[in-house]
Amino acid sequence: MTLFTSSHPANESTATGCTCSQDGPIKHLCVWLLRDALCPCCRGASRKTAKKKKTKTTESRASFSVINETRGFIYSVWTLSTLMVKLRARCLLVGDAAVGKTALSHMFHSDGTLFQKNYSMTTGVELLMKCVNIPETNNSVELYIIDSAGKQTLVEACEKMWGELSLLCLVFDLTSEQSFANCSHWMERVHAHCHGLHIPGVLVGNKSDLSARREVQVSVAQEWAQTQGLEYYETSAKEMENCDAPLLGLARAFHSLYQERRETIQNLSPA
Ligand SMILES: Nc1nc2c(ncn2[C@@H]2O[C@H](COP(=O)(O)OP(=O)(O)O)[C@@H](O)[C@H]2O)c(=O)[nH]1
Ligand SMILES: [Mg+2]
Repeated sequence: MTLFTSSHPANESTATGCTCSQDGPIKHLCVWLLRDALCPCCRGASRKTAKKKKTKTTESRASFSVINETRGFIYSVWTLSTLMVKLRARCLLVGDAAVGKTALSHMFHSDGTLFQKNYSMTTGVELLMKCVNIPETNNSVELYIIDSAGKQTLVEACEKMWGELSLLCLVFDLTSEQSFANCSHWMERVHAHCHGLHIPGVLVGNKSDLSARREVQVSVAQEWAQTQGLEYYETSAKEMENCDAPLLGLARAFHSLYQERRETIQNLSPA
């Protein structure tokens, strides 16, 4: 686990060893979308390809400009000769303090083996990464989960580290009416951060194991989620119930979005 600093994605790419410019099977159609910049290695790949195949370059440029309009959704795309696609998405995890955001992200990340009983308040932003394979495809989504502090006094400082978001996971505590009511404030903040751009998201009611203390009914939460365009899930990080479902659902939604964009690009490409 590392503390997230808002590094340029090109640097991230270099640090994680983006192989698109190397000789070998992994080549071509590598598109970097953030801050209007292609990463240095991808640009290199495009130039190399440009000398050899003019039509492919045109396609690559078209891809860039179209996906660029939707930046914030798709971080990087690289296509392998085996038609495997790896996507990278930044998923923001927000909600009031102590609703169980960190517990959920750790359970997801550790495949259900790490539940922290003692509360240790997140005071900044924690970054966790997990690769999710998309069923019935060769594709996968690398989810970068940005677990952000829920305490109001810390939110402003944390927001600077959110960066450009692809996905949203908004969490409340089923035993706290207040944490549910505050979800609308969280939505406003996220909308403002994304400049009104819609990103796929889920609403998660956590601590379903504490059924005797439930203050928010399923129907109420579901209805509100619908008005916000969010999928609704209930989880118990403590009892390992449904913990993976929200983030897996988001990875799939992100992949579907990629496929839609890809079709748009293919329709634009010269025959
Ligand atoms: N009963 C119960 N407690 C939980 C659950 N998830 C988290 N907690 C507890 O709630 C407290 C706050 O959890 P944490 O993940 O740190 O909340 P965060 O501030 O939203 O990140 C901790 O004491 C956790 O052990 C859950 O599903 N059920
Ligand atoms: Mg936390």
